[in-house]
Amino acid sequence: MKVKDQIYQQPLTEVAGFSFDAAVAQVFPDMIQRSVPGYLTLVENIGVIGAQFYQTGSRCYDLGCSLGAVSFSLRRQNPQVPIVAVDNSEAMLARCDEHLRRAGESENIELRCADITQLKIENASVVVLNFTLQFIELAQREALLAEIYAGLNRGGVLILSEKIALESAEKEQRFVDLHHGFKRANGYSDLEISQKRSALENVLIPETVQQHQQRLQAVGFESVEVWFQCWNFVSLLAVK
Ligand code: GEK
Repeated sequence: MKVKDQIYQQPLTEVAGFSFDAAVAQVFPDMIQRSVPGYLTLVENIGVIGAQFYQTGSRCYDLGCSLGAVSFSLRRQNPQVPIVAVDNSEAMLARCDEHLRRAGESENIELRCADITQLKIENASVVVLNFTLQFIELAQREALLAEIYAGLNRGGVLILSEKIALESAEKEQRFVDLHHGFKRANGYSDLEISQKRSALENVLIPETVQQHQQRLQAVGFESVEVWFQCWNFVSLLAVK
């Protein structure tokens, strides 16, 4: 059963920086579904993309896997596909492991507690960064994408989903307001929305779609397309 996210419901004297700790891991499915517009559609279709791009004998990588939603989706469309699922939060990975075991899906899914900026990617045909790059320091993003590009086989795909910044203050405000409207419609109060926003400041660093596209092209991806967008939430398909 999904546990309701009430982490920012009470007024806090000081809002600490957001971290993927045990309290967040416990409410994560509820938190992400009520916070990210289109999350379930995205996750479901990442499985569809994965099934089309998977190359026999290669691996899929779910980077910043949290509780494994993307890994489950890749498996639903392509049972038994080998997956390396990586997260640096022990609390998130422990729950991911529990979910996989309960679903009888742990075979051929290697869970690694590691920093994805230190990872070697090898023999991959599908790599997914579903709302993870935004938590990586700006200075480390290009090297991570270059490592992913190097580890992908020709014809392989990177799916990159991100909360984005807009290129003008006016557009930014419009999309932020729409996103907050989405959160209110999902039962979050104005206090919860503003405390979560403070917690994420300097932790989640969004960039514009153009910045993502340019960086993906700079590391070598030939084809980079937006395949999903709902306001300031975007997913890109980058093919090697
Ligand atoms: C989903 N993909 O449900 N190394 C490894 N993991 C990291 C790092 C890092 N350097 N930095 C952050 N993480 C998931 C959702 S959540 C997105 C991804 C969100 C992990 C972090 O511990 C967390 O589990 C995940 O990236 C980001 O489709 O909460 O907005």
